[in-house]
Amino acid sequence: MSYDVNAIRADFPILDRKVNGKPLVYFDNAATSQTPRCVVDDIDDTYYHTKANVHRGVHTLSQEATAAMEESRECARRFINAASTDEIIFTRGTTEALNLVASSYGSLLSPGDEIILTVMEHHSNIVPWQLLASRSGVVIKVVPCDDRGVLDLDAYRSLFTGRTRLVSVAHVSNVLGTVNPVAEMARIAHEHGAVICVDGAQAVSHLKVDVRGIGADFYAFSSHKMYGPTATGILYGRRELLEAMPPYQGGGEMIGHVSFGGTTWADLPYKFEAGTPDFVGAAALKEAIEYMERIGIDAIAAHEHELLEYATEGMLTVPGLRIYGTAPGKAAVISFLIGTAHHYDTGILLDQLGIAVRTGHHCAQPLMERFGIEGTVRASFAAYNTREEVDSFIAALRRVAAMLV
Ligand code: C6P
Repeated sequence: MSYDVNAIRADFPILDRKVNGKPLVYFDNAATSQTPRCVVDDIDDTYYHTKANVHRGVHTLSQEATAAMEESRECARRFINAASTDEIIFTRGTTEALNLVASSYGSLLSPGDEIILTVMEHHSNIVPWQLLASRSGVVIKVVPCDDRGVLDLDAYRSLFTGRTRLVSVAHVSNVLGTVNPVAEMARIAHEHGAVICVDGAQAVSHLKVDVRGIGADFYAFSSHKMYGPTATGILYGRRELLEAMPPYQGGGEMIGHVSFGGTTWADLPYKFEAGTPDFVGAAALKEAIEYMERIGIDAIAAHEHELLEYATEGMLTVPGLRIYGTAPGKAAVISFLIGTAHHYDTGILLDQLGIAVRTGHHCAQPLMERFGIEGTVRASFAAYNTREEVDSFIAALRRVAAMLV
């Protein structure tokens, strides 16, 4: 069956709106993707008909809400090929998932233990480790990348010592689009007795993820970047690691028994889910996953790849435009600058023309430093974007170049 982008667009009412009198061209999908009607309907339906707290009530509404959240957990398990739903923890998103690992797994590390990050990490995969380092004296080492945005795997290998305990790396760079060789990095980490945590925030909506195939010990992602609701995400963790880890937060639902003499913890995954979760969002994640699966992750990836190639070719004809991130096989993210134009000014002018892109450091300041820049303009594509939108974008870039360069 051919890819019917117009049918997909019809699922996203927001794509019909105008911005500054122009049809919206939404190219800020790496920041957050839009949400199809089926996901919004699911959220509405919960609020209208089945809202009740989960895991706490014998009454029918609570049972239904609990079942919906647990079905979504099973759907997420299947989606990333985890072995058990005990290994699927609902979080507020990637940031909270990574903080959970840094705080809880990190508490098992000793002063002088080493962790390896890469220069292209999002701040969410840097700062939690820096907080850990300042608390516990672990040492952070950083894998460099080349001018295309490809990680230096020889340097990576050379960073391991007898003290290396953990590697944490983005599956896909939110700035460069580089798809990192996480399976190979996992193999190397395991050879050295270290575990690997993968930040999948930019990967799950663009490629098929198989946590066991990768050999990931932890894998984190956010629902809002994959057509799902906000404030919901997943941390996958290998059971034996999660079992050995202390709780991240304390509160309701994460306990076995509480007494002032000593408290015990709930079984997995609830040990890591303190307090009332966003059960409405958690349940709606299933709708988002099933929506992507109905289109087909491979079909989405192929469509986005075609847009990426088409856009890259067109952009390189715009006077003064330079692209940051040229790794082979990259995902559909294009960071760029035009001549000496400030990224912010370019973003404002594009917005005047109805085109939404992100500007700035993209929460990746060490990477900006690596390339000697303060920020970029970033266009990122999703399942519903079209070649016609790319044409409007290139035409707009020409106008920007004529005005600013
Ligand atoms: N990147 C972007 O515009 P949260 O905010 O928790 O959903 O995701 C954090 C995060 C972690 N890792 C990577 C690789 C990411 O890209 C992001 C979010 C957005 O690039 C917002 S800064």
